[in-house]
Amino acid sequence: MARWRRDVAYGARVLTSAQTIARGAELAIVPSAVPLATCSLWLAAVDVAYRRIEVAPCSDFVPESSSFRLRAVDALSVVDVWSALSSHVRECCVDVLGPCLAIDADQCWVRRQYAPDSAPPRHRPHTWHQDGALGFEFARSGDAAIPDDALLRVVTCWIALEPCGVDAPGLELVIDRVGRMLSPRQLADCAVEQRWPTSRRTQPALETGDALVFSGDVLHRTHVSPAMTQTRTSIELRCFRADAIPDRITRDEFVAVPSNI
Ligand SMILES: O=C(O)CCC(=O)C(=O)O
Repeated sequence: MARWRRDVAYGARVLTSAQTIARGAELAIVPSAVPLATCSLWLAAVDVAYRRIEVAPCSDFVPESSSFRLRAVDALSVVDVWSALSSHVRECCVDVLGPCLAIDADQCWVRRQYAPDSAPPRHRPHTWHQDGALGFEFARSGDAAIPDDALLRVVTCWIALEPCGVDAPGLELVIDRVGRMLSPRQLADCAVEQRWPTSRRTQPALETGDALVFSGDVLHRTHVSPAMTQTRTSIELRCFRADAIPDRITRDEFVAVPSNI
């Protein structure tokens, strides 16, 4: 299994223990993308929101993934999170999408993933998926081939608010370019494991404030193992081209953000 630590540089060829990967801005680990002090303020605000939601669940909360939309956190907006990101993260987004960016506020999430022994009863880790499949109605498309243009042009900025990937759940990502949207059958664990063996996947070990930035085609899931003992909290933003919002998600709330803060 390829393991990235903090030696991975944005925009460069990505060096792992096993290989060198060239995916540039489409799949990057950005160390120290958010200052530690900012992460601890965000984590405190997120903890307050989790406590509130336990008492009074709201429509922004999804118990199956212990996640809620960023808008459920008081005094922490999409623009606040975007503005705190290092220029490397913003450059990755611009490299993939161009300078005119909008963030989908309906798809900005706070997520909490647990060690297997401490997960709440309804909680499940995320299985293999591509963020570019957002809003695609797999059930309606049945056995029909997935159209070539079904994959959305989106970049996810996934920010670790706590160390993860070793003692706490992180993400596992396929490092090869996939380029198109996969069907539910192709996303099954056994299908992914057969097509992308462990040498083509990575489980990065991240420190607080590190970010993963990746395009909509990147196949990923929660990485959780029986040996883990800690909980992880993360925040994610989803960026699109402001001048080309895909039809599937036009009803979402978008926030235009400057690319050159
Ligand atoms: O945070 C996680 O464990 C998974 C989140 C994820 O894959 C996603 O939101 O697309």
